[in-house]
Amino acid sequence: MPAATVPAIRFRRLLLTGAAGGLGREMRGRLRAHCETLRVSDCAPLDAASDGEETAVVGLEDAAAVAELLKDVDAVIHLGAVSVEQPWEAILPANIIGAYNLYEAARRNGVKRILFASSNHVTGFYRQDQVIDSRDPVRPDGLYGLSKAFGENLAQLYWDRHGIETVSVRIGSAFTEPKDRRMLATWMSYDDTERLFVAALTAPVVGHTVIYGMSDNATTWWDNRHARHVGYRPQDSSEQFRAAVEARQPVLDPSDPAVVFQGGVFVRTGPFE
Ligand code: 15L
Repeated sequence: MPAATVPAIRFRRLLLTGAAGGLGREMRGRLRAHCETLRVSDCAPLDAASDGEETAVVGLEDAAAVAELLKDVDAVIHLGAVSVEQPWEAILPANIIGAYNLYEAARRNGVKRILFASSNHVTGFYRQDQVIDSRDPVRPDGLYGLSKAFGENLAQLYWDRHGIETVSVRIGSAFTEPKDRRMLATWMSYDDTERLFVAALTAPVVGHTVIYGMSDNATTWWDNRHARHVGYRPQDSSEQFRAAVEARQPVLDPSDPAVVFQGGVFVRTGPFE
């Protein structure tokens, strides 16, 4: 069920990239209520357009196609990317070239607000006994986290130089429920994700703001004090899942880097083997 939050501003046309991915599919249905027309894109096949929707199958590395995609758009929710650790050959076109193409297309088409789906893996090499905020230096836990740090810097450049506003959301774990003990700290419910996305698109002034995307969890490693102006107030908590998660995963190995660091298994997966 979509969250009850109804924004004061209703967009004429919103673009959602990455609409065929896990989070994209979930947000597609919810964002429809916040605009007259929802344009959805992905490089993978998309479900047919329903009323008030437009679909476009576009690879983000195709600059001309991305320029076309951003025509007549008021704001963008940019989820389109490789969303886990992958070889450089996959990260480069989707997350680096694709992000650049998107911001260039936004500049050329006069789009003024973007929600950039960043990731907690931008700071995955902080320890789980540290609480950090958005002004702590980045410590990516892999090529994927590094590509998201690039995207955040790109957003900063396009704000400073071209006045395009972005909220970079360092998404924790946006799933139906937390899958393991780590996600008790990083989980963000779909209702809270919708709340955060709508707040990021409708807050009056954001410049370039970085915010961690999490629910109101009892255990947390992230402090959103520098993003209170976004107006995101999470209403869910992972606590209701704690007993079941801890029963499922009773013992953790404290010497495992996946337990020591915030990025979890991302700190030891990937192309460096
Ligand atoms: C991410 O950035 C991934 O896209 C998602 O699949 C999760 O693994 C999440 O991070 C996480 O850290 O749990």
